[in-house]
Amino acid sequence: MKKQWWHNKIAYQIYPKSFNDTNGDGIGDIRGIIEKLDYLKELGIDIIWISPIYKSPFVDQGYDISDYYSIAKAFGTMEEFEELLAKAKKRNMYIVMDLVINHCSNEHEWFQKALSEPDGEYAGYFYFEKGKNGNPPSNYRSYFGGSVWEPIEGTDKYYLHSFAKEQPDLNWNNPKLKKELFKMINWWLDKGLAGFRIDAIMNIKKNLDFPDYQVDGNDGLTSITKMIEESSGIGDMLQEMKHETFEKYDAFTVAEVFNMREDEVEDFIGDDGHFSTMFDFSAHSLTFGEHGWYDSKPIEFNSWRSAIFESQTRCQGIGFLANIIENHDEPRGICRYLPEYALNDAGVKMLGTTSVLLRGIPFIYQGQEIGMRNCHMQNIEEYNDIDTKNQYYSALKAGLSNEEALDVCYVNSRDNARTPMQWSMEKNAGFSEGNPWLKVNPNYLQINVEAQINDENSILKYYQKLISLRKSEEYGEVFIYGDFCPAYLDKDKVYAFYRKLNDKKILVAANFGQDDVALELEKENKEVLLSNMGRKSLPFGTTLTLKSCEVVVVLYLK
Ligand code: TEU
Ligand code: CA
Repeated sequence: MKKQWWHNKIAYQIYPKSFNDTNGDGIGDIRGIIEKLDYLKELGIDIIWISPIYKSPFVDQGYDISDYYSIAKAFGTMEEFEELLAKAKKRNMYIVMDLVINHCSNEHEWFQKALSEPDGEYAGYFYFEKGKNGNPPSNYRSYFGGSVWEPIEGTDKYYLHSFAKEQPDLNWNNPKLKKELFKMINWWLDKGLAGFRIDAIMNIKKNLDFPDYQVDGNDGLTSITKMIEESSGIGDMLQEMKHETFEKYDAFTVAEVFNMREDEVEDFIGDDGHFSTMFDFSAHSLTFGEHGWYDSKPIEFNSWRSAIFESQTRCQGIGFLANIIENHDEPRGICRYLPEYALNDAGVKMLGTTSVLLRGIPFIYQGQEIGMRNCHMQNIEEYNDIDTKNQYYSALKAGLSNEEALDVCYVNSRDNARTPMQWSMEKNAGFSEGNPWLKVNPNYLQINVEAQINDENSILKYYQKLISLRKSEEYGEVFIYGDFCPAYLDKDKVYAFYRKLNDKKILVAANFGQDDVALELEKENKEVLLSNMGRKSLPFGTTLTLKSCEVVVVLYLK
């Protein structure tokens, strides 16, 4: 594998609306990010991905962009963004923006022009299609529920939206549209951006016949993913984008890729792949229900471990995955992957260790480093997320009671990860002096940065140590380039792997079970590099007994 500048980097995702509000309007802002750069530097972060901050009506929290060239007023100004770029650079940190180019906002000037002239030039930027026999062009369900086709007033046509109806899909078969997008990407890279996180990118390739598929729900529709999965040829589009943009700047790109065929890993993240890296969603995908959140499945340890281990093994020698336990679309990782008995400081540190030391680029989501948890909302009005509302109503429609539907949201809602960052014990967790746009998790009195920063045993301090071990001069290379080799697979509830490079071998072993577990270690001399339970050395002999929720990182000495 070719060496790249971003191979040794640690990334952090900021959800700007909920990160840090400096002017009291209840919404996080760019100034708030600038204020916290030193905090992130201290944590060991190199790359910061900021979820969309472009101008937007915020129907889907900024994933509906109405002007790709301006910053949303609520977040600040272009000058402030440039200041952020400069101040990050001064600290050797890199800023990565969200690139949302499968769709834009219905308020984007292109779409407005298209609507006013449905046979004109701009209609060709979108999918304007005639219906079939009085019905929409096909029977696909959008990701946020309901048909992907929305009638265009005064015409016999419909436009396609894979997500909300306020997010019309852009037509990537139109060379003019592509040129506009490439120009925009380069404009940002010229400013000094290090790269992009690329949103929902698999959706840009469509089957233009829009064939119907068998209905798979009681709404008479079928998931749009079937059409997406059967459309081949996305590779050419992605290569073209890469050559026209990212490649010229040696930019870092991390893609949100669902529905990729397993034999395409090299095409996507190999040396000449479409992207630098892509998120490993294999764990998240295990929870997908057949109809939605109301029939989503809880994580079962063995399938979870196999899913991650298979992803790791599949990419070995080819490229790097971006490893996460959560993001702005998922509930908090500790609430999802840790059983009830492990939802404590030790468990949180254990889960963090097993994720950060995998082979790949670690991405930490804001609040993960202090153990932020899902947030109980009292009623559906307390939620803001468009998809949570949609999932709540479809749960009711499927026959769940109000209470049961709210429970479904508590387990799955995207707002779980979007509640304001908990900085201190002050009002609104120190996030804002005004009225936060989304409820602050009441647990902020126990879980916050201020309380943890001076406590040597805190989750935050542990994350600092974990990241600094991963980046250390002595072991960094093993953690970056070392092979991933599963270990102790026969042990129930043990999540263990080696990282091996040349003569260096490191074991990461965690006990997700409720009882002690004994592992037989190899005979070589060993040293403890990191422990979540203050373990300084290993017992005499070769048996290592791990307590419940214990993780240990062991160096084998040659
Ligand atoms: O997500 C795309 C996606 O396919 C899912 O993660 C989706 O959000 C989920 O199935 C719905 O619960 C991206 C963004 O990460 C997400 O926040 C946006 O809402 C979406 O694209 C549309 O831009
Ligand atoms: Ca603000």
